[in-house]
Amino acid sequence: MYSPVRKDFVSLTLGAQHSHGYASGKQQRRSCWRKWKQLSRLQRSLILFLLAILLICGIFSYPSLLEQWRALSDRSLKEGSDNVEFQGLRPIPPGLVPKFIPGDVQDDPSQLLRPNAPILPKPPALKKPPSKRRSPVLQKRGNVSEWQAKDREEPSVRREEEQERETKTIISWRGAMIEAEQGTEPHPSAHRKETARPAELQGPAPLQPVAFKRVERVEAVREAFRHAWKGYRTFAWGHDELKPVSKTYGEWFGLGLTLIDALDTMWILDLKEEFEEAKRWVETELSFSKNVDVNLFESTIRILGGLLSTYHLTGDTLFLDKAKDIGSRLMPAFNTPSKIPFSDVNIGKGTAHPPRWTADSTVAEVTSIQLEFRELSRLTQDPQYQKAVDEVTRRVHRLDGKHDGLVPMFININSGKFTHRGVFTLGARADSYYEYLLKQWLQGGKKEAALLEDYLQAVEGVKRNLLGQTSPSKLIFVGELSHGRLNPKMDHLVCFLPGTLALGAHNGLPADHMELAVQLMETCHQMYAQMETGLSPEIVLFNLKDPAGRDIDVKPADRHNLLRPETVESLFYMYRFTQDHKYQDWGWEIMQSFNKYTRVPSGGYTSIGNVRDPVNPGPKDKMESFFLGETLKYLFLLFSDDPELVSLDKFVFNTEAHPLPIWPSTS
Ligand code: DMJ
Repeated sequence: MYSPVRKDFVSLTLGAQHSHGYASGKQQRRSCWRKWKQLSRLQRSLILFLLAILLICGIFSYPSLLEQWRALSDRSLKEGSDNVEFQGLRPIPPGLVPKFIPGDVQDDPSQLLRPNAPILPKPPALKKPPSKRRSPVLQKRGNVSEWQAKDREEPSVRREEEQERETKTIISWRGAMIEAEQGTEPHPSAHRKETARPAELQGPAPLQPVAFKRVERVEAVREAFRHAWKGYRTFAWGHDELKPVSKTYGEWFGLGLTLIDALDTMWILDLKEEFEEAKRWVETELSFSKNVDVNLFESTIRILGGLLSTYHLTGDTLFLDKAKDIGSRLMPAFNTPSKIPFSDVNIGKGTAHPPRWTADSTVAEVTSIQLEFRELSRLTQDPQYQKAVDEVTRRVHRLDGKHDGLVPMFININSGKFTHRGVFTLGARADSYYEYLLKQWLQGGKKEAALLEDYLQAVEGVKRNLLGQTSPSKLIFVGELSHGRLNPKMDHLVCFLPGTLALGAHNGLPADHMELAVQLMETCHQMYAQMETGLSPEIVLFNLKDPAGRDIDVKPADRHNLLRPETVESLFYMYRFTQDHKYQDWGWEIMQSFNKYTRVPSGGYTSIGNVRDPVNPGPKDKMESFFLGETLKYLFLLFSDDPELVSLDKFVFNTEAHPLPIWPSTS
């Protein structure tokens, strides 16, 4: 007997001559099989083992390879616009707006000095890009079909009057006369009158198509709120934020941030049961006597602002008492050499400090707490709060380092001076500085001239230095000025600006503010409409170069959407002042996209990681408190069509959408 020959190597022979025809192929397969059988068990196991390893590697590396291939093709698509910043390109055709890079011989310097320089011409109407939206994968184990079913298709037919409306837009501002207006002190409970609600919401009267649409939309917002609240109530009750995918919560300050931020929204949406339950929590559970560091700005706009506005809407002193408590606990922040406040306060210990890595505070943060502290002083008749924040305003008003009314992003709490000079943005770290100049002026009855002066100068500064226009569709945008060069980059945060400009124009500021508002509103709308999910990314880059390309590009790192409110906020103002229904329709499209791509079946809505990927938008498992405090509130007010529901002639909204009263002239 011969023992079988053992071979401790693998030999494969591929004969080219056998590679043709069915018969030879069959023979080859047989001989391969014979050879395989001749191999030792060790050899066979080794080969199978190697094949298994290869298979596993293939499976694991496939998604990242796919991602790299996508990134490569994306990169080649956007090559042009990425280089824009470095090539000193002229973003706007000559003669349309003042140039923004000093020293350019093509610039017309007379334009730079002219106040109220003309706004850019209205861009041509954009065609809606073909929808590439598909059903998303939001949760690893999510029930996709549930929210597919909830997705409502946008109305397929647009009314004919829409075009007509475009041409005869009613703009209700009152020219360039700036007058101190008589403020009104509304009775706190007056805003809850049922008569203030649209008639069709009160009874079963037959509905006209427009009214039907309105009811459908406001009810959709209520439903969305309830769904979000269900998630918060079930998985995060009393905590700061809901993590809807993992069905748990996240803590920031440990003060029930979402609950407080949402109080006045529930009141405005007429969600009585939800409101009463939340109120009970405030009454019995909310305590600010806690050894915890809070951010001065965030806790002022969300907690102090939320409590003050809820007090005004309900007349319930519980909320005023809580507002006083948190307001006084935040005061140690102002104990700095410069009177520019620290960024952080320990509300239990009464100590304050800057962030660990710097002695700088953010300019937007120290200049966007004024509406709330001023109101607290008025209500309590205790001047300390207003004194502290007015001092900040006074100092910033006098500071060197501004550029045509535009402010840098940081300010030092020791020297009280701007730092990191040379970069100017209307986005993160500076945004609400501009918003609060106008809104404080309105809050105080249009009497504080320095605020108005700073605001008007800043708007001129925006027009002179920051405006650009895209090459394909001539969209107007607000870029960033970085050491004399315009960077065609815009944060979604900047989309507060159309609303603020419109509010100013409504209150007698120059008419061209409204023209700019209309143009920027279109751009913010396109930041949603041009994305595959219909949702805007956090930051966009505008295409100044390639007329055949897309207007808007997004870097992979900026593709997330945090459920932010700024665009729907501006849509609300634009609709209130123009009555142009296209703004409601744009808001409705956004609402539907939120439902389609961010709604989590078990309750809540989530931030997503990629607005360019409708199949896998990448849920980030976080519902920010401002989704309930701002986004849904503005959507509701946009659709409600009732100018008396939180009238803009009686209230100013703080930067977290909490309405505070415009002071009566006797204040
Ligand atoms: C909110 O907290 C406020 O609107 C703030 O002014 C900016 N950031 C968020 C919303 O995006």
